[in-house]
Amino acid sequence: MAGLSDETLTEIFGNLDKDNSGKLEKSEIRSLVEKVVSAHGSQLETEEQRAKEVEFLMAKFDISGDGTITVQEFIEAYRQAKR
Ligand SMILES: [Ca+2]
Repeated sequence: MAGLSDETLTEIFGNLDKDNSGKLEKSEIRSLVEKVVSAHGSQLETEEQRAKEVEFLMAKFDISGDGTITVQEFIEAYRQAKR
């Protein structure tokens, strides 16, 4: 499976960055989770499961641990997930 290019990942990042701050905040990850849930059915049925998923994604992408995700972190986490 071919990986996504940096350009494509940057574009995806831009779509997720609703307020164009250049970073993804927890609330933006939260809306990503909501979007995935409504697109793929209700695997994360409870509020608790959704909150956990948000924490999981934040931990995965927020490499520097500052509570936000930069485009560099986003691309890096994607590359690591592909390995
Ligand atoms: Ca943002």
